[in-house]
Amino acid sequence: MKKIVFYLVAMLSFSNGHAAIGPIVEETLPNPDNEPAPVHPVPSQRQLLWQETEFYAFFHFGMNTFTNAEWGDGSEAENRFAPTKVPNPRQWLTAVKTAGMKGGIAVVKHHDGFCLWPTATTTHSIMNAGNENGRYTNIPDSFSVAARDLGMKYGFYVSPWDLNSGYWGDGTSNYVNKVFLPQCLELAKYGSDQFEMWFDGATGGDHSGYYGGARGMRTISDASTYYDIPNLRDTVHSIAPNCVIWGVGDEARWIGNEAGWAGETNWAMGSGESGNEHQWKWCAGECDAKATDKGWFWHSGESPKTAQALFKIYLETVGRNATLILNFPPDQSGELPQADVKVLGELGTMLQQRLGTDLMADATVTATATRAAGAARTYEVDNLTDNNKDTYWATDDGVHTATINVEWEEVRTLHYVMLMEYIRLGQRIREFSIETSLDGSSWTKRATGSTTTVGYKRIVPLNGSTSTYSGISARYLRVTIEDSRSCPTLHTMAVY
Ligand code: FUL
Repeated sequence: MKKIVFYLVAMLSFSNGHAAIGPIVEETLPNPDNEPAPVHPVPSQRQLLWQETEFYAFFHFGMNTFTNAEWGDGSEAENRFAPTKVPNPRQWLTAVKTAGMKGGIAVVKHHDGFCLWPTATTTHSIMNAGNENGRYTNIPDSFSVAARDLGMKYGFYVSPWDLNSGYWGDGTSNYVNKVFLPQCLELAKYGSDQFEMWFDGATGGDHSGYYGGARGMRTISDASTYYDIPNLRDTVHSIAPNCVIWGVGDEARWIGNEAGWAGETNWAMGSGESGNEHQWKWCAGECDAKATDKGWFWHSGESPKTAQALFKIYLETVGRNATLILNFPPDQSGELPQADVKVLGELGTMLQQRLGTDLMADATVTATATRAAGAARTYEVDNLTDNNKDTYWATDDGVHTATINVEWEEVRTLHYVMLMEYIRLGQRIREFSIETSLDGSSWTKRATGSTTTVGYKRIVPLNGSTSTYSGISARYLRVTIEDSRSCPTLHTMAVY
């Protein structure tokens, strides 16, 4: 039972004119399951679902694919968009699914303003493409249909900055009202089940643009006000309720680099690679990274990174309480090159081999502290391995340190420890340690110095390296929660 004490301020006027504190009312909130109180902030349901997507693809395809550019200036003639085949998002998504990705975001309008769907807002779109394949292109449509067929999540990248539009940055609200918001609305209508809309932060600066023929440089002062973000968020959510508005929308944050890593300490509050424990708003990090060596868009002669390099990125993002959006650019045929498809398959195999078999399954697991059970809930360590993200291990209120012991019947080769907090109740763990032992009496600390936050998911390489794969022989392993903002909660633990 939780007791909440209310101090009522009686607004009685006393002779000196001051209000008095008066009568104290105690209210007892029912808590039959003895659940720990949340530590704020906590994620919304939409943010939780988003974080569970974990690993998904980015597909940069558009006018730049045909002009060998990374940023166009908006003056590109529409007929330069001329794919040699009808673009095939089903092939893109099928390929990334083999790597274990759960979804993808397709760029449907980059900064050059060229739209990959038949929009009513501009003539600068596939409707005026250079060939039939181009005119037949409707990426939001074919991408969302393929994603649903493949059981994957999907969303769109739509650049707020538009170098083609004469309205952008013209000192009026014309761009937002006549172009940008209507475009977002058109896109939202391609599926109420979208999981994320990606709004790039790049705006103006020293990049010269076409701007409807006016040409020159334009800037805006405050993106949030200019793009009417609260209205955008409400409009998209009214159609696609679980669509996280990334970037400008403040529902998920850019991690602060495009190199594919998050901090080992990484809070789902605050900004940048490490977040900040003391910020009041939930805004978990997403890492955007390129899987190829030339750019976000396809360029002749490019090659994908190796599966090992991509695996390292995975460990340093998904393994550090962030999501990973990994870019694979379709080429001028509108398909992913075969070299990319191959490396995606190799990455999938590597992830399966290294993180696919949980050794906790045949271990004995105990804890030095376990929260008292409630009427319909227990907090036993068994909850860590029951494959149910709604059950969790926890300690009693006021108990902020505890050890989880894992013991095998014989010596095993261990590589990684994976932990997941029950973040519905907030991100709580500040520091933990991992030790292994061959005999149960002499212990060696592993991955020292890096074991701070956990969050949604943390994967710790026991050899302390995200670059090399080597095991540790042990019969015993223990994880000690050393410091937590309140009693710790974990819903899953695995050892690979
Ligand atoms: C950046 C853009 O300017 C790049 O072109 C790319 O789209 C990347 C994902 O975001 O801000």
